[in-house]
Amino acid sequence: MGPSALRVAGLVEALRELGHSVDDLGTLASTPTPAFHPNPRLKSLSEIAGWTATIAEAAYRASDDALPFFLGGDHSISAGTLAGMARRAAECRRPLFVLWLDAHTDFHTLDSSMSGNLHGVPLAYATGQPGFEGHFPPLDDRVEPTRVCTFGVRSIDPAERTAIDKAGVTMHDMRAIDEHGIGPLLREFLGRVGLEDGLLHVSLDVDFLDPSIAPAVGTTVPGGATFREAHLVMEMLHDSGRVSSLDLVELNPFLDERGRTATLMVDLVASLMGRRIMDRPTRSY
Ligand code: HAR
Ligand code: MN
Ligand code: MN
Ligand code: MN
Repeated sequence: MGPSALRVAGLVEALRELGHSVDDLGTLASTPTPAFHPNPRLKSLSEIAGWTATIAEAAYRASDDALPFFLGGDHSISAGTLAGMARRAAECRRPLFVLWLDAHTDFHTLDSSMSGNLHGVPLAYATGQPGFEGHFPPLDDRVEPTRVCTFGVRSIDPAERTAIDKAGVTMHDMRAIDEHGIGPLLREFLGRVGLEDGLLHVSLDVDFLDPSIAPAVGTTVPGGATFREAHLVMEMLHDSGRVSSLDLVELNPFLDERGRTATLMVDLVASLMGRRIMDRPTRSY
């Protein structure tokens, strides 16, 4: 239902209004890849393994001559989008950077996941952490973990904390954002992307946002990004000209209030794609 809600909230229209040409490729279809794993908690492993292969191929193809948006569904889709974008970047001989906007790090392996929810593993898979071999599709190219930066973390399991430090992922948790400001932290990361002439994949999980402005997600955590913090991120990303692909994930319209989360997500995409404060006329209700 997430993609439908984003469409109904006017995603395509907002982009066209900004002068972009948009091709809605519709919904992918996938078949499960039979997979077995000794961790009995893992949910829908065969289905997610199948989707990862399907989405990786679709992401690779769609990024040939366009800036693809991937609408979820939950964050498990990013196992595929990151794998496909890593292959694309390797082919272009450009380093791929990843900006992960999320309350969580999604850095569990299949062995360490306690909940068994596979939306908790995509970043570990795509950066080549051990234990996915033989269960998830083999990676053509992995994302270099030191080129990944997460913003907004405020919920992390012990196994993820150990693994993410060891891998060298940069983590700006909410404490760091409160203390230093989201703008300076993002400017520093974008500087690194620019120095290496990188491509940049942005993965936006609804729960990055504070639940008071974005209730439509199953895993809300208090203390998230504010309305202006989120828009500033998008505005700075637009100015950088670096973004090459985008995930919009974890939107659950059943949990929304009169479409406000879907509408906010669309407005954030509009900021990313060039809508400025100066372009916003007064609206009356
Ligand atoms: N770490 C928790 C788990 O593995 C939370 C999973 C992630 N939740 C999300 N993704 N919504 O960001 O179960
Ligand atoms: Mn989820
Ligand atoms: Mn997530
Ligand atoms: Mn999350």
